[in-house]
Amino acid sequence: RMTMLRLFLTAALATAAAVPAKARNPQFQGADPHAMFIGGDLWIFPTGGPGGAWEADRFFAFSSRDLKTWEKRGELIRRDQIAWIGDDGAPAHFLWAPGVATRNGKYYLYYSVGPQNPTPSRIGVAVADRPAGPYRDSGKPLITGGNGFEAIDPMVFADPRSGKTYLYAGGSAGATLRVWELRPDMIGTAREVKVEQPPHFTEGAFVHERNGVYYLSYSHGRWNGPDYSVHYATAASPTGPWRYRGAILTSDARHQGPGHHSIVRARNGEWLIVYHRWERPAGPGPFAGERQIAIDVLRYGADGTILPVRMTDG
Ligand code: FUB
Repeated sequence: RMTMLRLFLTAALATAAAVPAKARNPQFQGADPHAMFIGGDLWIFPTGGPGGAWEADRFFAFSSRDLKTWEKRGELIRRDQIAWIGDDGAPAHFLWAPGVATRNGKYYLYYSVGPQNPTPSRIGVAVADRPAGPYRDSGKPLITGGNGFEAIDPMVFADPRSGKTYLYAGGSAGATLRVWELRPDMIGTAREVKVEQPPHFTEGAFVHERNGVYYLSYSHGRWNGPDYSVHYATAASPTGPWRYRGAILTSDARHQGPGHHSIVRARNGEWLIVYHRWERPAGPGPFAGERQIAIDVLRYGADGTILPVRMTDG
């Protein structure tokens, strides 16, 4: 019996050790991180990444067990593997802000395809058997922007209560959030769900559920402006109506412009917020360098509100 108990405790400790109390920030260069736990490792699907750039033409993922060392995964998909990408006549196209979902053992990668202006941006989706891909594009755009709506920043949330899957998208200058219910095949929409615009919404929507409360969090402000920050609203359903609840992440003395984020629950029950930010240059000055990905613990008050996050380093 003692041996069984020792085995159990060893396994429990090994599981807990997969998520340290504190990550080493900043983690790596990149932006718009979509994070997901897969088999005890944290996977991040970002725009760019180490050596990556704003005008990315492909995606990679990064996985880690200790939130300190990262393994580069992929490549997931390249621009030249998306056949429809050039049919809008725009001179150049970029890929950014991916969102990932799983269903029936498959992985679905949703991505923004631009330029954003003046040609409307679009959202595509590709399917893989493994998180690192290779992903196969579905063959056509899933969502097309226009009329002031920028089809960017896709995020897919599977509602554990209804079994329905929703796609949230939109933002930037249009600052418009739109929501669709996806078909069970995950590569087409069943219908659009009309939602009210959450206060201070700019872009980068993310949805998670905790204790029956749906949390919609999002970036506010201009992506490289001093007020760029993460805010949230709550609802009793994944599509609102929203109750605005305030800011989660705002600039501080050492970091500017925290934005585009994900919220994930680790095996030990701890919640993490994975986001990008700029490291503030010494003294007053404009945004400098590249966006960096950081991870911090997210805490809730007894009433279910999200407590403001203190950004950490080192
Ligand atoms: O990375 C490009 C854009 O910047 C994203 O679409 C926005 O969410 C912002 O992070």
